[in-house]
Amino acid sequence: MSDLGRVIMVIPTYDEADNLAWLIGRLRTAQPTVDVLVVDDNSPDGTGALADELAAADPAVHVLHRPGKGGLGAAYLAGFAWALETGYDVIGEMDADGSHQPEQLHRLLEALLDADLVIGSRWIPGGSVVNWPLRREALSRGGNLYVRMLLGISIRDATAGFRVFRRSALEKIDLASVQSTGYVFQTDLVTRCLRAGLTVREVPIEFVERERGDSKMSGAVATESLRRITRWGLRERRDQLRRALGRSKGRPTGAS
Ligand SMILES: Nc1nc2c(ncn2[C@@H]2O[C@H](COP(=O)(O)OP(=O)(O)OP(=O)(O)O)[C@@H](O)[C@H]2O)c(=O)[nH]1
Ligand SMILES: [Mg+2]
Repeated sequence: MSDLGRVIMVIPTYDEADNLAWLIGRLRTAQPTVDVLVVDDNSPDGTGALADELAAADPAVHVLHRPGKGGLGAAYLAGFAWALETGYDVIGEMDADGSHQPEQLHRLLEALLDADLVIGSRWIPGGSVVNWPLRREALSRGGNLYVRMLLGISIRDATAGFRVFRRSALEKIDLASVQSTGYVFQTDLVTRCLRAGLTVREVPIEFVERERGDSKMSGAVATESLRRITRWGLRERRDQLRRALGRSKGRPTGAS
């Protein structure tokens, strides 16, 4: 992918010792010119030390250690800051648990040739999930429908975490004002890209449920998503109404 310049995939980890070497091995085989940044939140199972070993053996692998579990969004923000500062042209996201397949990353990179952000999507034609219980699928589809309706965006899988951004996109969306710490970070970023007039494309992927290790999805993470999306949606509706009524010079809209 020489046209795209230097590419790095940021992989946040919390207790992924059973998955990390396997995943990074696959990634380095599938995409030998793509670098890797592991962002570990001081995992109790020793994932951070394992990442250091992988980095010592392969100069394309880098590690960022954070002091404790701060959430997926916070880990990505730290990783993006490092990658931007280090000069990468394309900065991507993927999970460490094998749900996002390195062998399908080429689909995202190819689509980025004429986009600013590409999302690997489960919920467009050709996309799929493997080994998901019906309840989990209903939750993801329902969550995405809620996002589309409330935020007025047309993205089918706005919560997905297999993505590639051009550095210019990340530079345009004011990462310093992002406050989402959990998984709602994904929805936050795609919405910011759309509002900034950037081109967002979805490509189909096959999402495979993790086989090893535990999910970090929690009630608190889900609550943060629901609360923030509802607040953004209501604010968007209020602003639309103001514009329609022709008195848009009202109060400033603060970040949340
Ligand atoms: N650094 C860091 N990584 C995290 C944190 N929470 C989750 N992750 C990582 O983010 C990725 C996605 O988390 P998962 O637990 O797989 O979430 P999920 O895919 O919604 O849940 P499953 O479908 O059960 O796997 C994994 O690589 C996690 O290790 C966190 O607080 N800090
Ligand atoms: Mg997962």
